[in-house]
Amino acid sequence: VILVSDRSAVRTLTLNRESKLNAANDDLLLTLTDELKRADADPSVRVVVITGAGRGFCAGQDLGDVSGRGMTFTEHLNHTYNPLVRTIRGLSKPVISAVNGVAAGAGASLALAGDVRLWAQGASLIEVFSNIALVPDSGSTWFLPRLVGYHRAFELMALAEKVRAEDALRLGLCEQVFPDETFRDDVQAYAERLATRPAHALKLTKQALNAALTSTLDQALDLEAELQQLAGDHWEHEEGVTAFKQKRPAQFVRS
Ligand code: LHQ
Repeated sequence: VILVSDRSAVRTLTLNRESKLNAANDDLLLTLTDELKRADADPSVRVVVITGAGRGFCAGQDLGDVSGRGMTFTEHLNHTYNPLVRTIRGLSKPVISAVNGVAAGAGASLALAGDVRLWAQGASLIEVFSNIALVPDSGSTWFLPRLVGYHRAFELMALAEKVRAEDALRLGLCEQVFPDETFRDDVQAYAERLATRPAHALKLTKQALNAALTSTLDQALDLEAELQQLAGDHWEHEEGVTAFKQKRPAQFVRS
């Protein structure tokens, strides 16, 4: 259900249920969460990419595979989707949501959850939950209003309208849009560039940003002061300053 491939310190995890636009079942969600943890623990990996096989990114919950496990909706979310979203945001390495095609329902949440969101020109996002009279889940109610504000979020959720790539870029739902034809190569090139950045400093940056989204300014200032000590004591900082003085690019990757 998840294809794993490595190239130049970039681990790509590809959702692989192509005939259903990579709709998620428990196996896919639990395997993806495990693979993210494995990537986090692997020192050869500096950036993780999540993408979809075929023409879809992820169509959300597989609607043909929801019942029969004897779980309530609440239990199901706590067992599968919520640990996945927590793992993405808690990962010590940058996670790229590489949205190659349609991202619907929990798939839309997954598209929003990455630290970087890269879209193919033909990709789209639909907060499709209200079509089946459900509440947006897997973090959508948290991510979307922070990106577009309460009212746009409500409208997108209530009407389940498709957001296309140019609108996603304008609304701040993605950082870059690449041509469909070159998308996978463009994502790889972006990820490799990100992989040359100071991994330890980015880990702390991710930690600070995630905390700041729910903190006061005072708390953010305190955490910055604490984390800056960890960054300043690290060899990456020394290398960055030395490289600046020597007028050469910093070398943040050590074998
Ligand atoms: C699918 C699916 C799918 C199965 C396309 N399942 N087969 C929910 C419940 C419980 C607990 C936890 O949380 C959740 C969270 C959720 O994610 S709720 C939202 C569930 N997702 C949806 O409601 C999306 C349903 N799909 C669609 O609305 C459309 O398929 C989209 C807009 C994604 C894509 O439309 P098209 O590009 O027109 O493709 P299509 O509809 O023709 O789909 C292609 C195939 O994929 C098709 O199969 P077929 O055998 O006819 O070729 C679809 O049945 C299948 N597929 N989504 N979620």
